[in-house]
Amino acid sequence: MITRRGFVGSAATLAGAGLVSGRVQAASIPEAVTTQSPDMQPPLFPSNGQDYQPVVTLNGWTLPWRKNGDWKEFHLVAEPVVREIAPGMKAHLWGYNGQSPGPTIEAVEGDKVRIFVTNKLPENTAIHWHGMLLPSGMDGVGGLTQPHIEPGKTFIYEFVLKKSGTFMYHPHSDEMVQMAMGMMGFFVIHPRDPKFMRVDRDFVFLLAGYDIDPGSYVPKVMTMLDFNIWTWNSRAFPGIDNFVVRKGDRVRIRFGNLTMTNHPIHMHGYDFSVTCTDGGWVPESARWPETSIDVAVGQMRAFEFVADVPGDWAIHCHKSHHTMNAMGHDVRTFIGVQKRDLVQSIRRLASPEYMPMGAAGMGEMGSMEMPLPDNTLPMMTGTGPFGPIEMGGMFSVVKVREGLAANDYKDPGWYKHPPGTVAYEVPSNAAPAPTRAAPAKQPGGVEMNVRKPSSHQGRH
Ligand SMILES: [Cu+2]
Repeated sequence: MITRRGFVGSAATLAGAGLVSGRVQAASIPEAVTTQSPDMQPPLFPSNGQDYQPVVTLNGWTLPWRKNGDWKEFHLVAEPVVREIAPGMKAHLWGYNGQSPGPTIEAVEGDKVRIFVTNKLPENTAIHWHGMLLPSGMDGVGGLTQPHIEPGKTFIYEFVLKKSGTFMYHPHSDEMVQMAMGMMGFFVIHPRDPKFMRVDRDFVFLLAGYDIDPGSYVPKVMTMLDFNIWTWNSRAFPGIDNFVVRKGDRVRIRFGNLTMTNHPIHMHGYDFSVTCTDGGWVPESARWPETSIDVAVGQMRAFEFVADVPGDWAIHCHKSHHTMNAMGHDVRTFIGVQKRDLVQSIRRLASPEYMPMGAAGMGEMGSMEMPLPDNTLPMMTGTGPFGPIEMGGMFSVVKVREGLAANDYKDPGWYKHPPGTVAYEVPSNAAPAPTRAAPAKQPGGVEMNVRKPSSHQGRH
């Protein structure tokens, strides 16, 4: 639930405020709107006569603003938050206005924005407006372009939104720790011309990785790559919202990468074009079709497609380790191992409950009931209409349906496939026994030829 004391809709105008000079006006700090919920809030339509299709933030919300003279005023509060990563796991993070990521900020090209930032963290912070064209002193790099914002203090950023597009905000003050703790938010600037790049549905999310030991709550902030929780908007599958889309809609999906590795985001069922980056809109002549788009560290990408084929279409990071939860990287590979004797020995010597895993692959973990520490997500989970989905992390579903109402984002359930359009099993008595071609004779039965470095090449 969003608390919005002091706000009326998204454009509460302060009477007579237009007469006041900038600095005096700014002395009145708007109430900070906060939420504790990880549920997707409906899009926030502008109530001041501006015309744009607002975005929806996966498992998130858009920050309401007030009009003060010709300025739009927003209030961000940097603070410790509790974020449900998925049902069954909560993380103690840092964020903005009650959640991580912070609320999405939406405004229009040409707007004058005044953003109040209050620091309720135990250390300094500052906010950088990633990708925006603004005066150097508003760029938010603590120590370089402004003093750090000390705990308990409020700073003001004021600038004019020079161009529309896809942006984000994040700290530039103890940046490594604060981003590892979940501090980030999306910033969308809609075009002044309501017809330019208009879409029917526009989704936004930020990629973040966390390293949270099973059974604990606080991310380990020194981890660089071996994260065990891979998230979109600080949510992991099956906690990530579906992308609910009406058949025929023009759809845009925007994302930014604040992890420390790249993510090839892949969507099934369609090809799409990248139409926007954090540098701006991509001219039509420079677009090409893709089904995966890699988003490097610190980059943002937005792609578009027309949703003309109904179905349940997977969308996920194509690094398969990033569609797992709570994964340890030092687990041994057992595929092909005959473990019966080994298991009996281990049970006799060490643990009567020892359970071997992975001799036939790891898929069995998708349906296994295993004891887990409190506050820990299974490595792979989620159940679809045909069984366990065996996924985690950066995975969701684009649900394209006929006949939805405009701006209806409710989960429509699983897709009902037309008869005869689902992959099916051949009766076993109809399948011929597999034949195997005779292997080519290897001299001496050797299967591999390994060339070793000769002695004069030196040692490594
Ligand atoms: Cu990834």
